[in-house]
Amino acid sequence: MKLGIVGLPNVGKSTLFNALTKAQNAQAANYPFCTIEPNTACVTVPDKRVDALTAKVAPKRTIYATVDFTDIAGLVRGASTGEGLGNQFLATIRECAAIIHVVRCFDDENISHVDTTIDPLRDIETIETELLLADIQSLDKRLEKTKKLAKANKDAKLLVEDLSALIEHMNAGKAASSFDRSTASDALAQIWKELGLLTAKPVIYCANVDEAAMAEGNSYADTVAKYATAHTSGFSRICARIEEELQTLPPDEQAELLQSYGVSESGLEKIIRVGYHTLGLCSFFTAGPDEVRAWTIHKGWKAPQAAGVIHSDFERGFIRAEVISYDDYMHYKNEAECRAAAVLRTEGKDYIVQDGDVMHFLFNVWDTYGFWHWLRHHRYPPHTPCARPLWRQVHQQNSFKKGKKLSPRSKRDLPCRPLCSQGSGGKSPWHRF
Ligand SMILES: Nc1nc2c(ncn2[C@@H]2O[C@H](COP(=O)(O)OP(=O)(O)OP(=O)(O)O)[C@@H](O)[C@H]2O)c(=O)[nH]1
Ligand SMILES: [Mg+2]
Repeated sequence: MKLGIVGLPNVGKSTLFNALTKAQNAQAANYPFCTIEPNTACVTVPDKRVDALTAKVAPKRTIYATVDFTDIAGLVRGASTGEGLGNQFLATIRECAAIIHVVRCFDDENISHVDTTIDPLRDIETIETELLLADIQSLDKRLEKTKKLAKANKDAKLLVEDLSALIEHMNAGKAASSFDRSTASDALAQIWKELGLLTAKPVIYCANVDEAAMAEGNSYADTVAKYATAHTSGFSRICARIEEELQTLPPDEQAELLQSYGVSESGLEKIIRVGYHTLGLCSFFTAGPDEVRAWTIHKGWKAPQAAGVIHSDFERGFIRAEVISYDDYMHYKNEAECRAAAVLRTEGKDYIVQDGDVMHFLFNVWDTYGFWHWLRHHRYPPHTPCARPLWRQVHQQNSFKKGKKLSPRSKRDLPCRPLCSQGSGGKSPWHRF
């Protein structure tokens, strides 16, 4: 998951980025346009359930889910026409899954505001207008390109109509996310993701408040919260400055300091929780002696789709999944006890994976793909004692007797060795050479 941080200059984007990524790699200072080049960092998703699973299973390694954060330069009114630093850097945000929109919700005379006064709704509107204009600019470019193709291509002709309708919709001040795509052509659906429209992305409004308002909030943050609810977007209240300070402390002191402000969750935990909720994501786990690992999927995904996140073979050859809910997994001593207590369920292709499921997938790629692959390359079905066609075996044996080296083509048969050995009494046919 990739999240991009946007907002006006000097509202605390880089401070928040540093706090979230536990690094001081983004310069944060009290002047607008402090950030010029985008900063990117990858963060592991803190998950107490993964910690508990690790403590119980004691695996060789633990792998947490990760989130990428990108911090860019501040946007100002007129950025689409080159004001401030322009809007070129928004290209970095196009590949993000969601946008974190930082809104200044603190009074501090020492920290300048580009519009001098503090007004969260005005600030939100400024940024959203700029995002809309940036989208229209990129759509205009795409439309021009598509128009050239439309003379010879029917799909392109349909796409020109769709893009024009979309631009018209956005010129009326509406976000791309509210565009009705049900009547649009397949061509638009195909390029939708590639367009990377900023106003089509889910938004998490992040009210940057001062220390005093961390627990209870303030009137600015309440306005932002209301706006977020009205736009079915995520909302999170954070004090970027305190969060940044927290990172300089050891973990136990961090928790103490947070508690002294009346807060139980760190900024990172909050943003990730809201991010998962806004994007409709959840986690399932795999646990074994080698590895405990958290996997991120969309809520409502079925078992084969979830298996596909681990490896496409798991999805292709999915047979069934063995599932234990996280609570049951922690309650019983081991998997054998879970099985005895009938809390280890065997689920099929239609099972909808639940948040916190501990899963084990059974799959067989041989069934769906391997057989045809085998026939095509070896001309013999799988249970033939020897994997290679007879003529090739004879040819290779003769060559060997004559003292010739194995040709590269013969060596290409190597991948079939494990299967050959099944049919040849545990020994691969190569033992004859
Ligand atoms: N009082 C107070 N100051 C803050 C808070 N968050 C950030 N600041 C200060 O605001 C100033 C600007 O912060 P930055 O993080 O550099 O802001 P930015 O949004 O990245 O700014 P640009 O990179 O210029 O777009 C810094 O001096 C911060 O210390 C806060 O919660 N309270
Ligand atoms: Mg910055």
